Amino acid sequence: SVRVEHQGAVMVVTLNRPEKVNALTRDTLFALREAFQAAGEDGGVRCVLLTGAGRGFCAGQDLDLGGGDADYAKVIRETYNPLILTMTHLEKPIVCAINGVAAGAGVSLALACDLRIASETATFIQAFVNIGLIPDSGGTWFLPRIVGLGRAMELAMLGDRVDASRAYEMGLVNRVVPADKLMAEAMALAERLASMPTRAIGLIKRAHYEGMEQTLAQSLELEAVLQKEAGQTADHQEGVRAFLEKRPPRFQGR
Ligand code: LHQ
Repeated sequence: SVRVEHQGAVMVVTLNRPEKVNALTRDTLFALREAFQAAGEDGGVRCVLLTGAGRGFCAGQDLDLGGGDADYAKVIRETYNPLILTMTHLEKPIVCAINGVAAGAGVSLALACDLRIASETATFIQAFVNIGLIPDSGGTWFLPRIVGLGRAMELAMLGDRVDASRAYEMGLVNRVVPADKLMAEAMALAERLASMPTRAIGLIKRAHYEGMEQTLAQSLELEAVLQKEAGQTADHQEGVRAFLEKRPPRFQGR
C-alpha cells in the first residue's frame, strides 16, 4: 500500500491504493512510519518526497475498517500519532506533492510535511466534521499555525472543499503547478533540498517545531544551542569557504 523508491538522495514515498483514493489502513500507516524511520537512519537520504498514486492524494482514514465499535483513541495512539511525530522529528526535509484530493487525515499528512506543492487539480477537505468527527492526526495543531485560527476554524467546522488556488492564497500550500508538471516540479524541489546543508535543514526544522511550543526566551536559547551544532558541520565550513572564494558551495550533508 506504500511504495518507496530512491532517486539519488531523495526518498520518494507513494501512497499506493489508488482504487480507494489512497485511504489509510492500519498497514499503510505502519508502512508509512517505517519509511520515515528508514529515511532518518539512512545517511544517503537527504530529502523525502511524499505523494499519492492515481487521481487523488489521500482520502484519510479508510472508513470501511475504522467504523463499528473500534476504539478510535487506541487507533489514533497506535497508528497516526507515532507517524506524525516521526515525520516532524525527522531531521530532514519532507516535501508533499499533493496530486489530487486530500481529505481528513489525508490533509493532516500533508500538513505534517515541511513544504507543500500542489497540482492545480488538488483539493482539500477537512472532512472530519462531515462524518461527525474532529480533525485528528495533528489537524487541530498544524492548521491554525499554518493558515491562522480564523481560517482553520472555518475549514474544520464547515468541512467544505477548498481548491488549489484558495489553498495557495491562505498559505495552506507553498506552490501550485499544472497537473502534468507536478512530479517534475516536486522532484526538482526535493533534489534542490537534498543538495543543501542537510544538518542545518534538520536543525531549522527542530527550531521551528519546538519554537511553536515555547516562549521567545526559550527559542533564543534553543537557537544558540542549535547554532553551535550547525556551526560545527562540514557544510558550514564549506559554505563560508565557497562564499569567500566566490564559487558555488558543494554541500555533503554533514
Ligand atoms: C474510501 C474512502 C475512505 C474508504 C474514498 N474510506 N473508502 C477517523 C476515524 C478513526 C480514527 C482515525 O482517524 C480518522 C480520521 C479521518 O481521516 S476521518 C475522515 C475520513 N475521510 C473522509 O471522510 C473522506 C471520505 N471520502 C470522500 O469524501 C470522497 O471519497 C473523496 C472526496 C475523498 C473523493 O471523492 P471522489 O473523487 O468522488 O471519489 P469516490 O468517493 O468515488 O471514491 C472512490 C472509491 O474510494 C470509492 O469506492 P468504490 O468501491 O465505490 O469505488 C470510495 O468509497 C472509496 N473511498 N474515500 N476514506
